[in-house]
Amino acid sequence: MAGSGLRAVSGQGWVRGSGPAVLSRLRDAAVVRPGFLSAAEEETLSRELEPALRRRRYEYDHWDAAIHGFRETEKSRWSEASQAILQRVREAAFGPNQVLLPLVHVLDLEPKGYIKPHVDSVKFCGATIAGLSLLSSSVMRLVHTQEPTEWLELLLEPGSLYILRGSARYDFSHEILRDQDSFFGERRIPRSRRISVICRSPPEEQSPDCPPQSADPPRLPPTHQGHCV
Ligand SMILES: O=C(O)CCC(=O)C(=O)O
Repeated sequence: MAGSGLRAVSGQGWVRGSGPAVLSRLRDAAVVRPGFLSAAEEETLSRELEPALRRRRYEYDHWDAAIHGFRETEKSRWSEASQAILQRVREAAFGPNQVLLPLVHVLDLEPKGYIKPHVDSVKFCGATIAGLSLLSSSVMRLVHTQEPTEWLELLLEPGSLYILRGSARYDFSHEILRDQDSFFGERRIPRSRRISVICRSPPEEQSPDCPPQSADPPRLPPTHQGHCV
C-alpha cells in the first residue's frame, strides 16, 4: 500500500505484499498470469462484449454500494473464438472436474469507476474466482479481513488473468483501486475504462434460502451481497 508505512515485499513482478509470509502463503491462492491473452484474443472479447455493454448505462449506486461507475452483464453464449479463450481460463484456474457457474460475469468500469473492498458472498460463489482484464491496467488490493496489516496488491495489465482461490478468496477482501489511488508500490498505474470477464465456481453448498442459480437470474451478480468490508 503506497504511503501506509508498511513494509512491502515484491513477489513476482505482478504481486506485492505486506511481507514474505503472506506472499508465500498465498503464492498459489492469488495468482496473476500477465499476457494470458494475445492482443488478438483481447480484441475478440472486447468486440464481442461491446454491443451488449453499450446498451446499458453506467451506474453509480450499486445496490450494495460495492461498485461505483460500472455497467455489467452476464453471458452464457459465446462465439467459438471466445469459447476457446474461456476454455483456456478453465484449464488454467479450475480443476479438470470443476463445474463452473454457467453465466460469465462481465463488468465494465468507466475511467472513474472502482470497486470497494468486499468478499464475494459464499451464497453465490465458490472457492475460485478467475478474471481476465481488458483495456486498462488496474491494481487489485487484497486485505485480510481480520488482520488488516496483511495485504497483497496485484498488478492487472490488459490481457492478464488473475486467480483468487481458497484463503485469498475467503479471508481477504478484494477491491479495484480508483484512478487517483491506483499505485503499485511507488509506480503509478493510470486507470482508464476497464472490462473484466470473470468465471466463478458455484457455491460449495446450496442451502434452502439459496436456490441454484437459474439460467436467467432476476438480478445481476449478487456476489458482493452481505459481506462488504
Ligand atoms: O473486476 C474484477 O476483476 C473484480 C470484480 C469483483 O470484485 C467482483 O465482481 O466481485
